[in-house]
Amino acid sequence: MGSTAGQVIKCKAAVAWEAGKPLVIEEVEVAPPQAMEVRLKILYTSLCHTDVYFWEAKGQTPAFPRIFGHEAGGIVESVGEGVTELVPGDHVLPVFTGECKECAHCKSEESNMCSLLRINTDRGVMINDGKSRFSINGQPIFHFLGTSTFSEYTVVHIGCVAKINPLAPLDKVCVLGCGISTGLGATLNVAKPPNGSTVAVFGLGATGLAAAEGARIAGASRIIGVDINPKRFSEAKKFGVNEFVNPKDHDRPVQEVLAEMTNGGVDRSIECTGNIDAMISAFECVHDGWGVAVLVGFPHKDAVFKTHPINLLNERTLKGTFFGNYKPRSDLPSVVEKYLSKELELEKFITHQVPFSEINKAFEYMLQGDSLRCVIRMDA
Ligand code: CXF
Ligand code: ZN
Repeated sequence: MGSTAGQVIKCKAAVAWEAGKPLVIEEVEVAPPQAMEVRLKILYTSLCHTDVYFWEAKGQTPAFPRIFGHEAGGIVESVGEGVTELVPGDHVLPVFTGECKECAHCKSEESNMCSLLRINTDRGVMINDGKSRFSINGQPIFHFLGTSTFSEYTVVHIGCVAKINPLAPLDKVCVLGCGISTGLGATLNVAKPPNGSTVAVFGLGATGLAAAEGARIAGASRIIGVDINPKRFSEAKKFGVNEFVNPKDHDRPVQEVLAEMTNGGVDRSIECTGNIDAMISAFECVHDGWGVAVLVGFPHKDAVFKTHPINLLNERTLKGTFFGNYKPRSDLPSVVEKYLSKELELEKFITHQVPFSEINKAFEYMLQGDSLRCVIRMDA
């Protein structure tokens, strides 16, 4: 046991006091981990759109003050009661959705939607005792997604922690905690494009580019990027995207354009925008007989998916996925290995890096649409 185990730790955290206002680096107190929890020293974290979305308080009003952040790499500092599979010093990725290994979902080979630890964007406390582990002068500061990685130390349920190869550089693999694994898994685990096939990717942000990276790894020959922003196209080439379609360049539905380009439809499509019309196009652009469309992007609350049922009767398949169907604890270590074996490239996703003291710049880059991932170094 290290000298800090069982003690309250004082450290720096970026606190969101109010929606949409710059984060403030504060000294916070981080309580020791309770049963089935671990306290982590975060070394690197990266910014995802979901942090920005909830920081802006879009769609709902999250509790403030809050510590955002859910993509990160760190080291176990201490463990709570009953924790046997993690020890101080282990290298880990915290994850915004968990794997309890005991519920019906965790026991099923087909699901990663753990009943106990599935993503909860409203909860700002630990499930163990309904309390926060963060405070400033006795005032509780709320958690976000059970991870709150914009802090030098954080407390996470062990079901939301993937233990990884200690040889993996945390400044790179920290980006595997959310969108990039989601896009990659959508292709490799769900769409499963055969070697030599044609894949369309709708939306060329980090998740869509990770879906394209998956198509490249799977050996797809044609990877068609679909985006209404032509600026995305040059960057997408690095991810194996070799053809582009901008729906704005055409006066007919993009699914018709894609069907014409591909002799009847693409073999697989992956939708990473969350726009309902793009979802429908992504489904209707797949070839009859064998085409599979996978929905990844998060839709508007009032969205309704509308298509003629004959599209399904003609043997097209529509699927959806959450976190690329990866079970966080069981499967993320193997994604890290894919990076270590150079099968998966992560460097090209990391467009920006900032020291923790400049974390607000990461928000600016993302809001301006300049960054795929901005990695934040905690000790600087
Ligand atoms: C997303 C996953 C879909 C719901 C919103 C949050 N995950 C993390 O960014
Ligand atoms: Zn995310």
